[in-house]
Amino acid sequence: MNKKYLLGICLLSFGLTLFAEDGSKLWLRQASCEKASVCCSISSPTIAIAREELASLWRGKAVELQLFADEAHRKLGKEGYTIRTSDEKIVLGSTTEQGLLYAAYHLLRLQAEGADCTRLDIAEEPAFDVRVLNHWDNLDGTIERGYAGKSLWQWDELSDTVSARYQEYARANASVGINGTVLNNVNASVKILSSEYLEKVRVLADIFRPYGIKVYLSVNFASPMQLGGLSTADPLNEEVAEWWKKKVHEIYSLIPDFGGFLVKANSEGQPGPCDYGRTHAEGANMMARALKPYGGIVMWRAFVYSPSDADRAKQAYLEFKPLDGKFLDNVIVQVKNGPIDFQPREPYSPLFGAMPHTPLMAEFQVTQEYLGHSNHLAYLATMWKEFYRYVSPASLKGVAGVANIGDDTNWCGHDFAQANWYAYGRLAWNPLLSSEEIAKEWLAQTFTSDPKFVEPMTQVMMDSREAVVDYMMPLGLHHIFAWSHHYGPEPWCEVSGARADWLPSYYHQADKKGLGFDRSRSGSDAVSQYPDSLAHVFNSLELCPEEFLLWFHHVDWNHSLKSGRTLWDELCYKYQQGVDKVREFQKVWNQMKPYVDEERFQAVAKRLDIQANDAVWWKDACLEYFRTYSHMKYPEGVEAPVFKLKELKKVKLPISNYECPSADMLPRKNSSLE
Ligand code: BDP
Repeated sequence: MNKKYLLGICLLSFGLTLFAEDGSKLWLRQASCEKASVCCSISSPTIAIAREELASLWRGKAVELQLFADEAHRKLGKEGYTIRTSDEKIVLGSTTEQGLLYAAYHLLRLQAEGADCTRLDIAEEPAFDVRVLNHWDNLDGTIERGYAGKSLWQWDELSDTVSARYQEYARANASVGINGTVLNNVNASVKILSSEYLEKVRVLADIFRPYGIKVYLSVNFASPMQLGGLSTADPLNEEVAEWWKKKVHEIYSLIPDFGGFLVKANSEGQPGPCDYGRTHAEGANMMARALKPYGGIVMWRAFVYSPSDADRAKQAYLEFKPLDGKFLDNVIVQVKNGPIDFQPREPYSPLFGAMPHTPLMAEFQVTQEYLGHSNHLAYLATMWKEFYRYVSPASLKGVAGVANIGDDTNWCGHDFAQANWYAYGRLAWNPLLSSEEIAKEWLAQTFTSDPKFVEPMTQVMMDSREAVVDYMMPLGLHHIFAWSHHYGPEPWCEVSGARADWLPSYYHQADKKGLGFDRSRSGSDAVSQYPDSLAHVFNSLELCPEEFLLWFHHVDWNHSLKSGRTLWDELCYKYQQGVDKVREFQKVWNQMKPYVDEERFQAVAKRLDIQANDAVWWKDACLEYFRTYSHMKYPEGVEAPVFKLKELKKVKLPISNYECPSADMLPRKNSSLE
């Protein structure tokens, strides 16, 4: 063992974090030299994990793990648990072994945060039964919208070679309460259902099982044709239904606790029941019937839109609301948080609340497709909490998060992107937690619990998503991203032959008069898809929250906002504010040097530098472009543009849908773009 490594272990065990780290341990960095006393009369793979975690990491009094069958524990459900301290020991209780494992991770989290563990009386249960991560991983190792390297799943090596990371992945998920994983991209290859791949999937399921993580697969609706050789995939065709039944039987013979299917159908070119004149309900129910005998579920996505006359923001509602009550009870309709597509800010999707007779789950995007990929620091808990201001958790059956995990050493590309994986899990368990407490927990475990670090960095995290909104798309602007890769600004983007609703001008509607998409009653009337009280607010130019102003209204450049400024001036101030905030984050981070290991300090500093430059790029691109319509001047306090619009229009990043651009590809100050 080399000296540096030894020193690191010693410092870590004293709770110091000055030793360079690579982020691979995520928030699970505790080390202990003592063996804690852990007592449990049960033995099973799950209990063995709980015991081992506690025995090697817990530094307090003796811990006992007990299965209980009393009413109080039964009320907490299959995954709930209690943690209670008496004079001589701490008792972890649950009706299941899985609950005990969650309790063990809870206790260790308290210790890592430096909490007082002397008098614990905790009872916990998850808010949702289904708490899954959706991996948009392709079988060739690429990850659609993945910015942290290649897929974790080494399909070519499986089943013979098993990476140590599979278990680390399961452990990290279990530590925050995630209980399911969809292994492959929603744009699914039929190959995943081949016997060869199912055997590989079995190996992963076996590793994840003791951690309480069920495996699910994204399936291609046309599998009976492409894989099974049938001439149709019509869900009402008996042979098709039979094919799915047999396939499902094969899956369960390998993976008895298989979770079920995730389906993207009739969306962005994927096949689906509508190809045969059938409804989404008919398609989903056919699969649900096959899964039902085994306890499996179908997660059927409502992300549908087609090049029709209807406002894209209205389409999922128009198609799915009439199907309310028509789905079998083991189908959950999976709805993206907003009506369009994971934008930096969207109002909630009006489908929530509109299908009272259908189980629904919310789909969030943890990976930052629209928030600066893994270059920008954007803590997303605040965004997800915003959703819960409008949507009651009690109305949901589950949540899905599009994962931001790849095979990068630190799993997520940006060290702070780990916080989004963590926060997604914590909010999936308990959506009532505040973004702030989650940020604090994560910072304390991932870096240091020193308040001189935790306090200022909590503030940075809390402000970070709003900063991104400000420098990318303030006041309700949306989807003015560069074509396809969605990294930088391209509000002017035109691609010959492209669908109108894939182009920014469809969304921003800039003209001489003003800016924004008129979704009021006199416009596309998307407001009417919301409950009356809210429709009334969104419909009114005066009452509409300004953060959604240009989402719901086409507003005159001279219209006066709450601040007393005109729309144009306010827009300029917002972009400037976004730029200023990122510069502030840089300053705060620079003061954190004494508390952070050199490796992660530099890595974060480098990315903040990119973010600060990108913020200026966004500001200049959007304001200079919109100025060609407003013909107005920059108000005082807003910096003159650094970049020239003519030059910015030439920027084409050489990246695909699964890459994060490197610094040298991006417009920088002092470059020829000025
Ligand atoms: C969009 C992504 C695309 C996904 C699609 C989806 O750009 O890559 O396939 O969502 O959710 O955000 O199906």
